[in-house]
Amino acid sequence: MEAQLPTSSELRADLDRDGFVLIRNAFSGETLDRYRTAAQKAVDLARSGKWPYIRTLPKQFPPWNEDASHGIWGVQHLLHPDMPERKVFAESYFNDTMLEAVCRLLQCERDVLVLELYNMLVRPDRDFALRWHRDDIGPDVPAKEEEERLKEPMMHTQWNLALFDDASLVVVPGSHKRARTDMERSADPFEDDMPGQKVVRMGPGDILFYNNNILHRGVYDSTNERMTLHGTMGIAGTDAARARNILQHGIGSWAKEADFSNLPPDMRDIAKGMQGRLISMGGVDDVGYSQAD
Ligand SMILES: O=C(O)CCC(=O)C(=O)O
Repeated sequence: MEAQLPTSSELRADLDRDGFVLIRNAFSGETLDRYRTAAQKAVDLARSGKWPYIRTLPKQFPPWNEDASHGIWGVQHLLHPDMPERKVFAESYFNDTMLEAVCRLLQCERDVLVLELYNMLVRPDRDFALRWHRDDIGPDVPAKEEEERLKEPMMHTQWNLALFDDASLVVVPGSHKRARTDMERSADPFEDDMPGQKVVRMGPGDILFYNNNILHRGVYDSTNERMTLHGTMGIAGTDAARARNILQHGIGSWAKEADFSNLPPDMRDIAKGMQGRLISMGGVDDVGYSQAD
């Protein structure tokens, strides 16, 4: 394993209290260099219009089109069978450090993990910002329902693994446990000074796990390099809303074809198991979208 990880109770306590937990220097040295090289190749491919799965400017939510000519802010589907760098990306997703951290957070064994999303957030070609949002609870959901939804048990986890310095993510700590305040509800969606907001500052190799229903936004500077691997993993036995959140990103159409045969044997077996559990969740594409731009 690359790094000494906090215990399960430490990780869970921070995530529960703040809505996020930062693991410093989880990856370094040669490993980090390898991830960076693969990331750079994938970004070059995407910016030059040769990779169709991209997050295009200025659109926040999926679906995105394939036209990179107005700029991009993300590269989708790093484990897609057509992605030339997929072996390195698979290693950055299925490695021991990541699996161990996820299992400690979700308090589960590896044999119940489900393969979910793996994308990369990148420097936009021009300055760009996301609105304040929760990933899977839209802005019009009434406070009572919002509160109920936020009480649902944790069946997945989401992370950012920064390959360069990254201060793009802004969160309101603690907002994953309560409905939005009146101020948050009525604020400008691009409010630059939300009460209690915190800019999350990450260094290369740091992993940030966060509750994707924390109130958050992204503020992106086109002059700062950004290559941040953005993944999720779940545990088997998930619900329809989760299926929608994953499959809306188009992974359902290629999940069966993802090929992990070139990974080291232990990693390959874990990857295949996780892929199988995703497929049995229903490889449908037509699950709708959580939110619209
Ligand atoms: O850029 C980030 O780290 C956050 C991205 C985000 O909020 C999203 O994809 O919904």
